[in-house]
Amino acid sequence: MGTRIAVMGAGAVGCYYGGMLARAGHEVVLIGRPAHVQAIGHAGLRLETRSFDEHVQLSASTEAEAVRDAQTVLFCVKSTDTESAAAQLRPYLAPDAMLLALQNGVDNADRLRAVLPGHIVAAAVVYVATEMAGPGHLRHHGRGELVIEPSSRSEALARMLIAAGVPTEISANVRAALWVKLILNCAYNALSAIAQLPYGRLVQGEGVEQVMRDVVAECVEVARADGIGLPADIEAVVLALAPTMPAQYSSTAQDLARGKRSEIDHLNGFVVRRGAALGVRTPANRVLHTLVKLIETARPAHGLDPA
Ligand code: KPL
Repeated sequence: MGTRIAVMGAGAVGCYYGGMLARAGHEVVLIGRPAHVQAIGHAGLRLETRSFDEHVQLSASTEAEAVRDAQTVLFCVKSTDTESAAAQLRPYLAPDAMLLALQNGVDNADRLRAVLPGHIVAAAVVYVATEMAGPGHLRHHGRGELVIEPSSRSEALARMLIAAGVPTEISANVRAALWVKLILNCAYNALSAIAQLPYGRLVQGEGVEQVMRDVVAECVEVARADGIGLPADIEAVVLALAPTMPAQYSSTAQDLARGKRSEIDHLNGFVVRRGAALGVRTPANRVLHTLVKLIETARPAHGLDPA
């Protein structure tokens, strides 16, 4: 019944969307790390959500070559790995393959286009609360909607995602939507990572809301200087996130807890760099960026604080 879909980056985002499409009957291959690939090869992908807990059958590989024959590629690697992962795919990508970039940060689709000229690339804004609970085991805490950039293939892809249970919208202003998501990430990710707290408990912390307001105000100024039109109620949008995913640890928190390099250079770090280029001061973002970088180097793996 389905189309062949490859997922580059079988982490929490890639496994969720790849798993939902496989569950809807599409042929999906996940490309990821050996521990996940082995577990998925053995028992399928365990997709544990609030409404079902199933083992979904799909294929998995550690090799970029598995992208061969895929018409659609969900590109789900960390923003730090965009160029290297795209270069790994390049020799094997079908000429008509479309890539959908499901990543944090605002410039991944452009970076992908630079490495893969001639391919259809569309950016996606992702709102999903997920974690890898173990090898081959994806836990979904809620949400999952996508906003995707228009392209010659976006309508068909959106229909396929919606039919698979993924609410998807096409937006002509994906740049602004990516900035809104970036601002959410700037407000939550570093604080959740530094404190190792899920959003519900994080926002109850003394002074946290004011720090978030400061971070948002700086981001809004940088966006304005960059010519991005943001919704007038952006601060309210940011503060409204925590109740929609109270048990969620930011991806940055999950990375630090596992001793992995985070995406912070593409979140608060990006705002600091863009602000410097545009003459906008960003002290709150700078402190958060620096603290996460310090923890990355000073503290390798430590445990997650239970929700
Ligand atoms: O994008 C996210 C992340 O943790 O990186 C969510 C969970 C949507 C918000 O922080």
